[in-house]
Amino acid sequence: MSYECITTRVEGDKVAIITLNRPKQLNALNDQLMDELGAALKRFDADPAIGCMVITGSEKAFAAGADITAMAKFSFADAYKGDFITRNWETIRAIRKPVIAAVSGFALGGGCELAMMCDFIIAADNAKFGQPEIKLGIIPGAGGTQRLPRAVGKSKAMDLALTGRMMDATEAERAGLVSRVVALDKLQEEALGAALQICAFSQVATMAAKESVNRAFEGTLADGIAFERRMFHALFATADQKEGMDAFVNKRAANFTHQ
Ligand code: CO8
Repeated sequence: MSYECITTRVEGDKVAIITLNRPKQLNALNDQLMDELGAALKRFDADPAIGCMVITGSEKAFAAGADITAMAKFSFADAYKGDFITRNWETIRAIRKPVIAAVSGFALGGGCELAMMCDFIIAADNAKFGQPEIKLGIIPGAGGTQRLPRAVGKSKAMDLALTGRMMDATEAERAGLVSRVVALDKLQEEALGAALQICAFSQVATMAAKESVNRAFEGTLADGIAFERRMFHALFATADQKEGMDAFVNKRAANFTHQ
């Protein structure tokens, strides 16, 4: 499959790496890029050999936001009738296998929102996050006002959304937006290492863990706890649970078959 705005490759026969590739526009997101990203994610999600996906950008930019040139002349009717953003911009939410964002450089506006749609974010020490839409006379449109406060709390989310300032990697890690910060030249290695680690576990269990953690963001605590308990019980029906616990009891390495 050939793409123009992204590149894809598979590492170790099991990790799909998707690289945003509009370098001249600092990977600004347009419909074509998001359509290609959605298609690639769906393809890898359906591929039984793939256990985890990584979305990354360039050293200078993960993505500097939605393409302002493309949006500049939009009317309300254009945005509404064309279903801008909902169209195919949140496909990533429907992906069931784990997706890691490996972020270096700018992750602004839609770029920050795209990173937040991933399951967790590993950042290079030059990463900068922000929701600068306010400077353009708009507000975030793909979850920035919803996922950011859940990730970093109301005060910092308000600060970022109202002032448009950027937050560096250290601040983002302290605030809980990113899970790890590494040196820029170690970013890809770190993300691949995490992805390979995930692939070594039971795929049924990693998918169930992802679905359960996401419940914490999208429902009430009581619903999330009930969902987690049902998932936890259900995993006792898998061969991987028998294998994982037998391996522990018999002091050997587990060999998961993803069944
Ligand atoms: N859209 C289009 N082009 C862009 C964008 C963008 N978001 N960001 C940068 N570019 C282009 C610049 O126009 C420039 O092009 P050219 O070389 O032809 O002049 C090139 O990329 C390089 O940019 P700069 O020269 O500005 O590079 P600097 O290093 O000086 O600055 C910045 C980098 C700080 C990132 C700066 O480019 C900037 O502020 N960019 C805009 C950031 C922004 O406002 N982002 C929010 C956009 S709105 C949005 O994302 C709404 C989200 C909607 C939902 C999306 C769903 C996923």
